[in-house]
Order: sequence, then structure tokens, then C-alpha cells
Amino acid sequence: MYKIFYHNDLDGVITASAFILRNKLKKEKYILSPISSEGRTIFNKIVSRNIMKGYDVVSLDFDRADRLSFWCDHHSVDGVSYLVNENVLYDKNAKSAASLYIRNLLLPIEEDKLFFNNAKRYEEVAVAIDMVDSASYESIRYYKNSLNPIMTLKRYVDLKPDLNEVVELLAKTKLNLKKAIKTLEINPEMLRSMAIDSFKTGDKFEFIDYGFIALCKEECNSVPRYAEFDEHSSTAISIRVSVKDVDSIIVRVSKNPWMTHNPFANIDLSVPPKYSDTWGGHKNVAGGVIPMPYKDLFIDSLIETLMDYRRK
Ligand SMILES: [Mn+2]
Repeated sequence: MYKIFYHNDLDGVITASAFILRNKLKKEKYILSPISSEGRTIFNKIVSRNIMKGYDVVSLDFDRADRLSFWCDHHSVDGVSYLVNENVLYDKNAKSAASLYIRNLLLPIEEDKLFFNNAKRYEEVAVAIDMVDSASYESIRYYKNSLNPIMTLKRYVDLKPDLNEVVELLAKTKLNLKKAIKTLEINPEMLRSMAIDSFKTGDKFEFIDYGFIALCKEECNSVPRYAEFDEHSSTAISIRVSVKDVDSIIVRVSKNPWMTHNPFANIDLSVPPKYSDTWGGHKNVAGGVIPMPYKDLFIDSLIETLMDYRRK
């Protein structure tokens, strides 16, 4: 019996459905479990508890842990940039875990088939999820307005519905996004106007401008990623801070993907800053949970590090 942990975003969802497809898993052979970035801190414990219960544990678009049956990821991991064996598919430079999985493990079994070949659709999904997960849309306007199936599905997943249902449907339709959207009875136009509304950050945000760098205090996950760059296009890096609970805050740092000549283009945000031992992510987007007592120390030192980089 597989216990499949997958990152609770669209990349994780698609990777999980590709895993089910590739291994032709019957429903009674697995349990799906979405997990948020904040779960990194305790992931090793969760995994070993599940192994003790007798599960084959899989981690998709998420952290490495001891004794996993399979691990596929592209988030930065200390000292590893590429690793492939029977149980691992890891590439730090892949734009998404889903495309990494699709191209290396799902497409090869499709290419031998003469009839009912799904290869073309799989490759299209790989291209689309690369664009979404690495935020390489042409503009923030595209992000806000596109009715492309992948954007519709992204908006839907961002609402955090029953993600397991989405995984099952994508597996069942063999990654036919349009069919899945129809079955889920999603109204793309309605979702889009909801997303556009949520871009109006004014009242949900406290925005402090440090020139190129901005500190944004938000209600937890109140606005979509990148919304701050819509209003403040000269911000190169945003540091989003929200309160997780009485003991900790969540900090997310991201580069403005639409700024030409972003002065931070080459900085690697996945390198853990001082006072954080739960940091994770990619070169252009990263984040972590910071204990409340270190809050001010952490933010001050992060801003200072970025300012120093800028002066160099
Ligand atoms: Mn991902």
C-alpha cells in the first residue's frame, strides 16, 4: 500500500496523478495526502510513522526523507543538484516536478504505443506546468486574465478544495485538463473574476517600501503570490510575512518575475538565511517558518543581507 505525500499546489497535484498513471495504481493500492510547505519541519517524523504502519511512502514535489520508496522533487536540497536511481528522480534545475516526472517516467512508456498514444497531451501538460510552477508567464496580466485550462486549474487548486479529488480526476482523464475542469464543474470565468478581486491587495496588506525590496505584512495566504508586483512594479523582491500561530511566522521571499534587469536576478533565495532552520524553495522563490522570538531579528537580517547584495 502506497502513502503518497504530494505538495499541495498544482505541481504536486499533477505529479501525483502522473505517478498513479505511470504505476497503473488501482484505488485500493494507495492513499493520497497533500502536504503544505510548512510541513517540511516534521516531514521526517511523518514519514517514519507511516513506514512503521507498513506503508510504502512516496514524496512528490516535496522533501526528501529517510527510507522513502520513491522521491521526485526539484526544490533546492543541500549539496544535491541531480540524482536519479530506481527510487529517486531529482533535478534542481527542473522547472516543475510534474514535468520532470512526465518527461522521464511517463512519456517513455507512452512512446512505445502505436494506438491511444497520450504522448502529445502529456508533453503539453509538462510545458504548461513548467510555466505555472516557475512563474514564467509573459506578464502579470496573463497571470490574472488567461483562461488557459492550466491557469483555471491553478486558480481552482489555489482555493484549496479537495485536492485528492483533483488528483484522481486528472489520473482518470489521463491528464486531460479540459475534461477534468468540466467534471469538476468549474466555471473558468467566475474563478478568474474571483482571482482578479483577490489581487486588490490594499486592505489585506501592509506594504513597506525599502526601494527594490518590499516588506509585505499580510493575513495568512490572503492574496495570491505576485499580487504585490501588480501594484508595485518597481519592487524587485518581496518579503511576505504572515502570522502562522502564536509561536511562529511564515516568511516567503520572491523575485519579481516580470521586472526586466531585476538587480537580484542571480541571487539564490533557497540558501537558508540566518535564524531559519526550516528554509526551503527555489532560486527565485523560497520561504520558511520562523519562531516568533526571532521575528524581528530574522526580518532585519534578511533585509540587510539583500541590501548588501545590492550594494555589491
Ligand atoms: Mn513544484
